Parts: sequence; structure tokens; C-alpha cells
Amino acid sequence: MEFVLYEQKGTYAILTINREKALNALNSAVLEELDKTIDGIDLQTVRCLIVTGAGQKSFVAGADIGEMSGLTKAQGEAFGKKGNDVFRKLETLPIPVIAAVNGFALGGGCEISMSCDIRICSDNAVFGQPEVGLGITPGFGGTQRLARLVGAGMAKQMIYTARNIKADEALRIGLVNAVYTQEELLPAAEKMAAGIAKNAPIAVRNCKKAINEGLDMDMDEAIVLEEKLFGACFETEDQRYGMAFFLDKNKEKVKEPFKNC
Ligand code: DAK
Repeated sequence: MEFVLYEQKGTYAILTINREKALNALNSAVLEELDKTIDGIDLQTVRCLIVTGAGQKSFVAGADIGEMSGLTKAQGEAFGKKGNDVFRKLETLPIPVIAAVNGFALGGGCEISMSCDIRICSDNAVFGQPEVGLGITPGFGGTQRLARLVGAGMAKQMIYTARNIKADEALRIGLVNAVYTQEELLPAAEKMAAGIAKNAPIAVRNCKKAINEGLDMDMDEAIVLEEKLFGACFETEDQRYGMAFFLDKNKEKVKEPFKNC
């Protein structure tokens, strides 16, 4: 792959968008490679994915403006669909995805980070949806995911004004969970990924499904979904082992890694 690097490190993996010369802007080739890379993740062994950008300056500086500038209406819609399909694939990946936002996360960059389960960023990160300044709307889910994450009022302000916000403000409004120095960011993401990967994989996946799908339901339906996913954890080897380990009062015993994926 030319524009996407992928490295599995035991039970978690790091996907790096690698088009540093254009601040990792997303063109069709990058989206294609992202799609193939996500399809190729070994979900039998990878329990958490980290998404980051190459270099020190940018996570993803948006969709490629050069490529978009000459599109017709039909091509624009097709480009939007391509991005949306890839981002949705990331969002619905059975395992948790952490965005380690290492700089600019503008337009499609902010949008891809919002397709991830958890966002953490470096102190030089900048978030924004500058599309209306370019004569377009956010096209990779920004109008939908930003409003769900930070509330409609704040999302509307960011999108209508096209104003970028820095890491501290992103933290304040709940767009990111934590801010680190550039050097600390990836180690922090890896520590979190390894911590998630230590927990029972079926239970973690069911939590992701319950939260994501439950948010689109009314509370009565959502609670039923939770009941079903809770029930589905029982009789698994991991549930039996996790509870037996707790109930076993032998303090010398070391907890074995959970097995099921
Ligand atoms: N596209 C293409 N190239 C980009 C780029 C981008 N989004 N962002 C940066 N680059 C390129 C620059 O052109 C430059 O290339 P060279 O001149 O060296 O060849 C190189 O990266 C370095 O950028 P700068 O020289 O500009 O670096 P600075 O540090 O001065 O500025 C910056 C960094 C991030 C503030 C600036 O590059 C910038 O403002 N970039 C554009 C950010 C932006 O507006 N992003 C949002 C793009 S719009 C849709 C589908 C998708 C979307 C919308 C609709 N449908 C089809 C419905 C999504 C839209 C977007 O994401």
C-alpha cells in the first residue's frame, strides 16, 4: 500500500494514513487503500485498532480539495458515498477504534476521527469543518456525527462559522477525551488499546454494538438490545473464566488472557 501503513502489534494494530506531503488529505486512492486495509484486519487476533496520521503536523487535513475541485454533481455524490462507506465500515467495525489525532483534523479529517469510538489528540491538534468556506457541506458524515457528539448547538456553530478549534477547546466540548504532548500521544493510544485488548473480546464487541446501535433507538428498544447482548455473553468461555477467576479467592493465581474473539 502506498498511502496506508498497517502494523499489528500483538492484540492491537495501528493504521497510519500516510500521505504526509499533502498533510494526509484523503483522495480516492487513500480511500481505496483504507477500505482494503480495514477489510484485511484479522479480527480473530486484533482486538483494538488505532488510526493515526503520518508525520508530526497533521492527522488528516480533509478530503483532497484538488481532486474535488473539478467534480460534477454526480461525481461529487459518488465521492461522498465512497468516503461515507469507508467511514461507516470503520464505525461499525466489531472491535473498538481509537483515533490518535496528531495535528490537523479538518473536514474529512475531523469526520474520520468521529467515525472512531474514542478520540485522543496531541496538543497541536486542530479540529474543524471548514467546508462552507469552500462552497460545500461536510460530506463524510460531519453534519450527523458532530451534532451527536457535541450537541446540535455547538455543531451548528462550528459548521456554520467554519472556525477551527484547538485541542483544549476540543477537550472542553467533549470532542476528544484527552490531550497529550506529541511524543506521548501514540504511547497513550497504544496503552489504551492494549488495556482494551486485555478485556473479554466478545463482551467488548457487544458493548460497542449496544452503545452504537442503542443510540439510534428509543430507550425501550435500546434496553432490550442491551439485554440481548448481555445474555449473549453467558455460556462463553470468557464469561465463565472471568467470573470464576473473581470467585476464586486464591490470591496467587494470575489472570490468563481471554481467548474468544
Ligand atoms: N487537500 C489537498 N491538499 C491539501 C489539503 C487538502 N485538504 N490540505 C493540505 N494540502 C496540501 C497543500 O496544498 C500543500 O501542498 P503543496 O503546496 O506542498 O503541494 C501541503 O498539503 C501542505 O499544506 P500547506 O502548505 O497549506 O500547509 P500549512 O501549514 O500552511 O497549512 C492547513 C495547513 C491544514 C491549515 C492548510 O493546508 C489547509 O487549510 N488545508 C485545507 C484544509 C481544509 O479546508 N480541509 C477540508 C477539506 S474539505 C463531500 C465529500 C467530502 C467532503 C465534502 C463533501 N461530498 C462529495 C458530499 C469533505 C470535504 C473536506 O474535507
